Amino acid sequence: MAASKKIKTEIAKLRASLDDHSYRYHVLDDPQITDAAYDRLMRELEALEADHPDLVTPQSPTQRVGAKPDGPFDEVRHEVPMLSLSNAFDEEGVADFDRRVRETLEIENVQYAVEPKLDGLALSLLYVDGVLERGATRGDGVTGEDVTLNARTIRSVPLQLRGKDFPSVLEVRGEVFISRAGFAALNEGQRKLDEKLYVNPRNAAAGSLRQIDPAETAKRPLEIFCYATGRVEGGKLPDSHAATLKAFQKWGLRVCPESTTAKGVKGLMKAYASLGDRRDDLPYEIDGIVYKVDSRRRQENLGTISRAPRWALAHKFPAQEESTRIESIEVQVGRTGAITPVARLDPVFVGGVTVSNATLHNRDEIERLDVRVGDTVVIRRAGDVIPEVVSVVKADRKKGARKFKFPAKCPVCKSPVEFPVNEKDEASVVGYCTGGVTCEAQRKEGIKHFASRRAMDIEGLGDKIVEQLVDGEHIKTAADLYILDLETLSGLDRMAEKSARNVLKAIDKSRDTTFGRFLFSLGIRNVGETTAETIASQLGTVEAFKAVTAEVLEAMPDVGPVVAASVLSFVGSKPNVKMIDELVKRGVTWPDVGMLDADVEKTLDGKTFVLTGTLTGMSRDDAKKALVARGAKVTGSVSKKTDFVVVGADPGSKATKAEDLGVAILDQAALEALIES
Ligand code: 9MJ
Repeated sequence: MAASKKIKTEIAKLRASLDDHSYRYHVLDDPQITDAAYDRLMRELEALEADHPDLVTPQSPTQRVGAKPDGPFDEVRHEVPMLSLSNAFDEEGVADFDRRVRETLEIENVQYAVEPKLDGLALSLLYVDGVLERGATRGDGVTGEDVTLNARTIRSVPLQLRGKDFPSVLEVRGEVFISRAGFAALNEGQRKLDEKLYVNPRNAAAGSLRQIDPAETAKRPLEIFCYATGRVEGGKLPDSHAATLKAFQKWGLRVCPESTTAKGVKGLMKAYASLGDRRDDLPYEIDGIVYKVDSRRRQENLGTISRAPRWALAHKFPAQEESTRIESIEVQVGRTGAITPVARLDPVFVGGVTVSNATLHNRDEIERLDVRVGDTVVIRRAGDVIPEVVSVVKADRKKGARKFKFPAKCPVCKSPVEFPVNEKDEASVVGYCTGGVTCEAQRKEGIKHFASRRAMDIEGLGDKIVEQLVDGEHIKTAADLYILDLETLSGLDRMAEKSARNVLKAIDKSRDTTFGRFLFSLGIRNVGETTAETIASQLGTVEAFKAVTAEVLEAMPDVGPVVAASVLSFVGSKPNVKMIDELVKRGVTWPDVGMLDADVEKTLDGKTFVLTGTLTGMSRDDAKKALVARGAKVTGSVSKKTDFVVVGADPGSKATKAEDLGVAILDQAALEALIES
């Protein structure tokens, strides 16, 4: 039966609506409907198309995932070669680049387009009359592979360009990548299936784009940022790179929201520092920043050398992955008794610091990596996290390298190591020393945690001092800190009397705390700051805490059987109860919980804040607590969604970003007024 006009209109409307919502979501980052509502529209369209197969077109949003092809990928020749980028690693390299550009162009000051360098893989998208005709990998720059079917499954790749003023032949190039969140979810899925984990987002993205079956690629969280053009016929592009990116956006192509412009070496270095500061807060990994001469005419004047344009430069961040040799594998005992294997490394410079230890996480991870002493390994340092061993270079393994045997006994107190079983009968991947407070390592780590900034915040009581105090048997538990005397402290190695006095002062000052901090300081397994606050506000007193039951605990928000069991096990141990009593007896005290934040009005409900710079008389943490208590959200990076940026002394790049985005800026006085209002 021929489709009625009404059906055709209905289908056209649904497609336009789905395309609009997809555009808002992927390109504008401003979705207007929920994922569920989008899915409902999609199912409506699918149902109509199933009844009227003659009305299905390749550009319909239902047609992203095609059938598996028979053979391997076809070769594609890039008429305009896909170039790579020259690299610089320091300011000198950047200055050289800028000088060459200025000398060739014979101009004083050059305007550059600046964008993050994503470490994914380059993809060419060929649009003919606005319709996606072909997707191809870079290959060697001249010959790549035809991955059209896979490219079509990437949701941020439009199957059809928007508007009318695009060139009739437009080849767009960009980077395909997987976000941090996408990568975590992908590996979580692999873990559940007991499948091999991906080493990093780049490898996962590359593997995903080269799947033979597009249905498989469609399952991977691939994304794209477009940043260059190849063939362009039947139409003109704007004069500058920055304006071209804007045109891309208008045509429905996704570009990186961090793209900006800068002038001269100073401007470039400022952009580099600013992006470097925000690097760990970005939702995807980047390995540097790309500078491009903004004017297209000037780009043409500069031309290319061998395989790289003379008008662009990749300024790399210090490497985050390096290879080195494992000298030994040791295990460390944490405050909860958790046993962590650690690789001692031949020191290596990674991501701007020298690293000589890397975590191997747990027994299963050692098995998975099959890592052995003497192996050459790749280690990675991402942001502030502990460096980890990513993979073993098996080809470099020496003959006879022995497997590491995970210890059955605690290396410090010799108590048995156990792998606790949860209620589903699954053994933990983490092994624990069963020594409890009898284990010196657990006690040491427990006291370090107790003194740490987020716990009792005892300034000056560093790890080395705690170790000496425990080793010298001056203290056994955290409670003994409160009966330390000047003589003992100033008798420690490298401890002058003045420092000893300061430490004593800091210990005394820590007596005044809050019940939540106190509970967090105890270092109970699975009880972080938030859980400690919850328990404190629900129980109110030490007596109630010591007598707490599983029922009471499990009735608290976000407390499940695992946390409840940890708390019960803690208060069920006599030495722990004795320590709590001693702490109280020795003067640790806090305001009654009922008086704390209970009747603070939620005057800032739903407002989002970012804090930067140093505040006077108030830590950023205190400011955060005061804001959160009033219903506000405090986040780490500035975006269009931020309501206020609080700027203290010596602010970071967040202040500049706030200005750029027109976000309201508060100084400390304004913040205090807001908190008090
Ligand atoms: C990356 N990888 O993020 C280019 N790139 O431009 C950016 N790569 C590039 N631009 C011309 N942002 C050749 C390569």
